Amino acid sequence: MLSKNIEDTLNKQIKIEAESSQIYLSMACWAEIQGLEGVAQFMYNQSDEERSHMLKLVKYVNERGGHALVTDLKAPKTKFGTFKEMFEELYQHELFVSNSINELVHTTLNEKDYATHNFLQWYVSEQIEEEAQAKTILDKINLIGEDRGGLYLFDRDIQQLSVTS
Ligand code: OFO
Repeated sequence: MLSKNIEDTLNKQIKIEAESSQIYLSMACWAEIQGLEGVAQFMYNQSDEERSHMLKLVKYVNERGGHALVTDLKAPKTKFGTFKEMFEELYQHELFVSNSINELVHTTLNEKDYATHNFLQWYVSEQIEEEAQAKTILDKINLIGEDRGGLYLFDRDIQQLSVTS
């Protein structure tokens, strides 16, 4: 059985994952209308992943005697400047999510809720991967700079990343 505090905090995380999914969906749309097919596909996949992170939390809360809440969400931006700025935003957003997961883990330890603590370890590992991936992409973008040919190749490359991840 979840304590009220843990239930509330997990519900906050559910909202964060749902908003992440919306942010990446909006990024996918923006990339798609710029003709960046690979980047768009990558973002659509990210959006789906965030939805699955949300669902995993929803099921956990309901199974443990809580009530997962489906609430209204903050609308994401619809334009993202340059694609470099967009990936910087993605990276910053993942750092924000990691921080939120860490806070959550901390709360479970304070409350001696070892079941939830154990459940959250999956998210801790997932965030390590997501941060690393976002960082690798940003490094590549910095190498490309303003080069159009480089951007074309990058768009093709990132498509491969979507297929294999
Ligand atoms: Fe990428 O954030 Fe979910 O966990």
